[in-house]
Amino acid sequence: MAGRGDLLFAAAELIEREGGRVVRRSYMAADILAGGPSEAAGLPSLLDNLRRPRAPIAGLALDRPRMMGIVNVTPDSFADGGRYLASDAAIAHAQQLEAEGADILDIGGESTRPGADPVDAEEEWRRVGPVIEALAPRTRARLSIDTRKAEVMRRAAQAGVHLINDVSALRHDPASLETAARTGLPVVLMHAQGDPRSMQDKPHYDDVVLDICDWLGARIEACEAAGIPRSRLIVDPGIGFGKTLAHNLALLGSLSLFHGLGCAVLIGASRKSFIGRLTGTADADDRLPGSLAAALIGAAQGVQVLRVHDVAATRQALAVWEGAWRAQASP
Ligand code: 9MG
Repeated sequence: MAGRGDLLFAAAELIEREGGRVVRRSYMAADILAGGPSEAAGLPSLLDNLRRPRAPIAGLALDRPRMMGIVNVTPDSFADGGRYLASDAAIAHAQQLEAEGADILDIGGESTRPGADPVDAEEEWRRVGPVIEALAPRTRARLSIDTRKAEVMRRAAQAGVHLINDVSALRHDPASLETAARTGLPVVLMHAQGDPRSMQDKPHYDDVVLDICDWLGARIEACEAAGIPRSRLIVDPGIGFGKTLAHNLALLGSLSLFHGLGCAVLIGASRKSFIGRLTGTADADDRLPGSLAAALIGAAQGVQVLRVHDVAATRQALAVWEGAWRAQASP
């Protein structure tokens, strides 16, 4: 799958909307490879998307799960509680995450936790600019800018970031599509229903997995039309962004479906409130075990990038999973 010899599938399920119904049909891989069942017209292009090797992102080969470490430069971020507001502390935190094995450092200056108030582009750049400028010349890890604003994307690209992470999938700011295209950088397109202030007010989907897959497909088309090729896009179902506990669990259980979009897949489940709701863990800092479980669920379904707070712990969990996985594949 996605060019990875260690991730194989023996059967595939084709899920289609027919009128108001969702129809699911299962096929054995051998039958598909022998030419495919005649009723499954869309299968060849889906299969091509599933199997095609993913291009490296910002120079990182996607032949194993990559870790994106979270660097919040906000006073109110839900997990860091403002501890890393000062640039020096954020820089030190980023370097610590890099030393622990982060492949990417995701630097954000606007909290997107539920209920958070927006900040303007000037204030956002005041927070993240010094951190990016300090890290760019001395960091091996790739730098990602977590922003919804075209102006911040533009300045971050100039300062040397390698990746744009937009939780609005380039919809929040009308200038984002064109700006992101002009930077030539890879872009994470994350699904969110509503904006951070209102997104947890009764989120609703007909079928959460299919609706989000279709939504991301439409965003990919918008990006391609704006000049951003699919090979530079990473899709993300947006765990916790306008989703109930049931929605989040359904998405985690069906991550492999998103490979059908033909892009690398990213998830961010680390310390999120659905873990708290599921396990009765009120404090985000106590949600490491649930975060590790979510990371391994992603790895087992071929997710290429895991956005995490706890890089060292996730690295250890992935090493055990990967060791056992490879031993089983070639005993
Ligand atoms: C900024 N941010 C917070 N949560 C996130 C998630 O789940 N995915 C991405 N791409 N960004 C996130």
